[in-house]
Amino acid sequence: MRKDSAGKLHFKIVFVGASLAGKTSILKYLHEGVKGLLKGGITSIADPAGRTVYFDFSPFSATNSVLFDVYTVAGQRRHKNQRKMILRGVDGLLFVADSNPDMREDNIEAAVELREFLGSKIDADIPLCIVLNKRDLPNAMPREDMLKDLNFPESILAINTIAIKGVGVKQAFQSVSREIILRNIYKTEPQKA
Ligand SMILES: Nc1nc2c(ncn2[C@@H]2O[C@H](COP(=O)(O)OP(=O)(O)OP(=O)(O)O)[C@@H](O)[C@H]2O)c(=O)[nH]1
Ligand SMILES: [Mg+2]
Repeated sequence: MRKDSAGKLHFKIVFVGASLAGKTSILKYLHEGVKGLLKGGITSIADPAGRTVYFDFSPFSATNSVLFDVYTVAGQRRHKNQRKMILRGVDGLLFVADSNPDMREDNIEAAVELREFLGSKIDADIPLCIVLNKRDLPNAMPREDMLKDLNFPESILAINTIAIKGVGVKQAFQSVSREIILRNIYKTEPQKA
C-alpha cells in the first residue's frame, strides 16, 4: 500500500502463475470488458508472440480515493528476477492455473516459486484467490486434482474461469480487492472461503 502525492491510497494486486496460464488475457478482459471499474490505460511489455516479458500494468479505481495498481508477471522460467521485483510490496494475489493437463508441472512449479518468494505471508498477510482458468478445454483437469497439486491452504477461495470469454473473471478480481479493503481499511480478520 502506498499514498500518492494527491493523498490517494494505492493497493498493489499481482496476477501470478505459469506462462500461458492466461494472466494477461484476464487483465485485458477486466480492462476492456468489465463496466463500472474506472481506470486508466493498460501497459503491456510483451514479445511478438504476445508473451509477457516484463509485466502488464493497469490502474483501476475502487473509489475516488482508493486505487488498485494491477500487474501481471511474466510467467516464463527465465523471468524469475522480474517476478520477484514485481511482487515487492504486493497487497493481493491472484494465482492463475492452467487447466490443460500438459501444464500440470508448470502450475506446480509456479506455486512452489510463489511460496519461495512470499512464504507464510500468503493468505495470512496477503489475500490470495486461486483462479482455475481455461475451464472450456474439453480435457480440463478435475478441479480437486488441480487444488491438490497447487497445495495452498484449503480455506483459500478457488474460482473457475474462462478468460477468453470473461467467465468468472470479475468475481475473482472482486474477491481479492474486497479482501484488501476489508483488511487494510476496515481492519478485519482474513475471510475464510
Ligand atoms: N481455451 C482457452 N484459452 C485461453 C484462456 N485464457 C487464455 N487463453 C489462451 O492462452 C494463451 C496464453 O494466454 P496469456 O494471457 O498470454 O498467458 P500469460 O499467463 O499472460 O502468459 P505469460 O505472459 O507468458 O506469462 C493465449 O493464446 C490465450 O488466448 C481460456 O480461458 N481458454
Ligand atoms: Mg502475460
